[in-house]
Amino acid sequence: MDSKTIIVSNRLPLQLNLEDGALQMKPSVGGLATGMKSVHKDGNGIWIGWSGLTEEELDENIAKNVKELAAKEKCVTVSLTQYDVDNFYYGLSNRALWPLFHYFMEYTEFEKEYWESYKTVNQKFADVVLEHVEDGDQIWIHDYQLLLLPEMIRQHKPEVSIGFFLHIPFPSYEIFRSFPWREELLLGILGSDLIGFHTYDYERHFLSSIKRILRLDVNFNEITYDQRIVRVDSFPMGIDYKKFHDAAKSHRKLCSEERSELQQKLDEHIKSKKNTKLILSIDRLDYTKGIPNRIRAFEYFLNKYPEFKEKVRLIMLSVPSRSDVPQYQLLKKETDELVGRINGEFSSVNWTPIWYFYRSLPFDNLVDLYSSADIALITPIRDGMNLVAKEYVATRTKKDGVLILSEMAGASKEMNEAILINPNNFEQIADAIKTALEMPLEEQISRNNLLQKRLKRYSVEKWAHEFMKSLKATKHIAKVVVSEELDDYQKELMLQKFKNAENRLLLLDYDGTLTGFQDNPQNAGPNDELLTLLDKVNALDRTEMVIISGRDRETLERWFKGRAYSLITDHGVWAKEKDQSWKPLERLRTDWMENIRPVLETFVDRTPGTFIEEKKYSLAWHYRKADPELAQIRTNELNTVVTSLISNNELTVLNGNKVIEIKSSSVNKGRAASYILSKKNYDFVLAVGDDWTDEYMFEEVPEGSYSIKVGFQKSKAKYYIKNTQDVRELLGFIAKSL
Ligand code: GDG
Repeated sequence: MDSKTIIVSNRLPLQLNLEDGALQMKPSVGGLATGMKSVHKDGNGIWIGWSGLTEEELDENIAKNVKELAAKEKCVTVSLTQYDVDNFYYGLSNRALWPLFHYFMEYTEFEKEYWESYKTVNQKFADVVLEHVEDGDQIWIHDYQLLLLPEMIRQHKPEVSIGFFLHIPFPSYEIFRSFPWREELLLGILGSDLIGFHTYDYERHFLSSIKRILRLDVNFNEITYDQRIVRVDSFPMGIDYKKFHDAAKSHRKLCSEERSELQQKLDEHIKSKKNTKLILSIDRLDYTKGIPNRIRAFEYFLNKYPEFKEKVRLIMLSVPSRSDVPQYQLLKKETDELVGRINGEFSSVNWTPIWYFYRSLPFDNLVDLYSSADIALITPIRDGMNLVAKEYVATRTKKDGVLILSEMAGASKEMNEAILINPNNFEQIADAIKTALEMPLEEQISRNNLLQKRLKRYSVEKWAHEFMKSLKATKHIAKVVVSEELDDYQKELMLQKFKNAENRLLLLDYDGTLTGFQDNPQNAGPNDELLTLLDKVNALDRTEMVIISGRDRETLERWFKGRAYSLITDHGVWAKEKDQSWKPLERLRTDWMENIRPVLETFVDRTPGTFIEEKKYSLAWHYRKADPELAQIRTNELNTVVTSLISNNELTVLNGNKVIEIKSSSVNKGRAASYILSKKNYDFVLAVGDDWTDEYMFEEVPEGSYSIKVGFQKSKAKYYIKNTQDVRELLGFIAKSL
């Protein structure tokens, strides 16, 4: 069967009504539902989500009925209890994540019970997805209620493509870090192959948290994690431009009796007060939308420019939302009072400055409001995108009208032709209102022209299409950039070749290959388990085991004292072959160190968490514990400074795993490997290493060798293996194979 796309969101795009035990259902017409239509209707795609009715509200018959009606719309329901809704939805989602991600720290409630419920409900969603998903399918998960879902699915279905899109802002690391279960949340999202945000700023904040909290490697917009590449990108969501534009056009053509009651009222108003302009705002009644600020700024405007009294009216549509959460109840009270106070203070016999509606209106009324307003005043304190701003512009069929938009809305990034304001600056908002009221028609038209062009081109359908295209492409990148996995089959083949060979050579890097990384490199010596393993490998017949490391001779000598291992140290300066004494492979000068050391010291001083490791023939600057972004800046700087200081290519700067090492150019593990290889005719060669310095070794080993990179990263090695644990396991097999 063909692969399919599964969309998952908290709510299904269905409106269900249960009246006197009778169930009514109709598809909802929101922006997301429209955008996803092409994705959803294609082939045998399905949409998984909650119906909006709890288990307690549904008896067995109605529940069955809901399932059947949903199935007709290619929807599958996730069943939630009242407890789930109270704790997962009203609790963690709307009292912790929503305020936190919108920078309302003081509104957050980090209750353990909410968090437990969030996990349980995400698992309920995962169970339903797992019932329906097959290998080769794509899954597109939406929004902050389901941050743990990608990983929950990945655990059971590692091969499916998972995309995640966040509709709200991703906050800066300084905010995000305060969430008590921040690691789990990030790891949950990282189950995805593609993570989408509305703007580059949210993307950058997310990557910053990934680097700082999980300490993962990020390469531009790609995260290497769990042997996968996770791509992060921004996809600014658009609207169904045609729907709004065409509706406005057809409304204009209606004769007065055919017009809606609301439109007739608006027409009447416009006719009777020729010089009065209408300012419109529409939003859910949410503290992120800056409603009180907007009212206060309007009051400020009326005081600052009293000549506009009776000449302008603010129409505010506030749609009821989350009224179970106390902050929303308080906001309702505050808004009611502010509107009352200002209307009381400024109204005259002929004029009330604010018309305030607290309700939701049908689509046609929305279009009436949009197309009758001279100005849209959209002032959120924080907003992921804000579609209202885009919808207003789309309805301006004559291209007149002015959009005043908060720079805190994601939409502001693409809507430069709007008048952009800071929602906390009343002075600026008052001036913007004045500018908008007085803006010449030609200027309005030229601004809207550009805005409309963009909205038309990057519609919500295009947005969905771009996301899906990118999701399909991510599967591809994950495969092409890295080596092949040394899986069980390859391992078996390798062991066969090993057994059949006459002369075998094993070149083993030490740090990051035989042992994991330690914060202090001095503590990374071998434990008994590793020594026992190496002893066994070293004792194998016609097998040469060489530990080839960047460490200095003294350290390896101390660690492997009394053991007849072949050792190569300092990246290839010194060699000690089995049962022989040390000899230099390269003659080196070290006088350059005197000049470079003070330079490195200035980097240590300016970069907390870093330190210098002095080796006999090289200097290493370790930055594993430093702030990753600062470290990135400093490594670039250090590369430039050092390269400008050294002459005749005498020194090489090696970018290792969270370390920069400066050493003489004539030494590297590749040359050392060649030296060993030249001594005998080996018919089995295995080279294992984890960082850049090992790449020289991978380059030198002959065709047909087993070169293995530890970790899922770009490499010249033929194979990759997950971690040091797997390296040890592989050596264990080798030790037992003869
Ligand atoms: C979240 C993010 C992001 C409003 N009132 C009525 C009505 N609406 C429709 C509008 C618009 C939608 O609701 C509101 O969308 P927004 O984008 O403005 O805001 P949120 O609801 O907070 O949405 C936001 C969005 O997700 C998408 O990713 O932009 O930042 O917070 O489409 O037209 N529709 C009808 N009657 C109303 O009274 N029919």
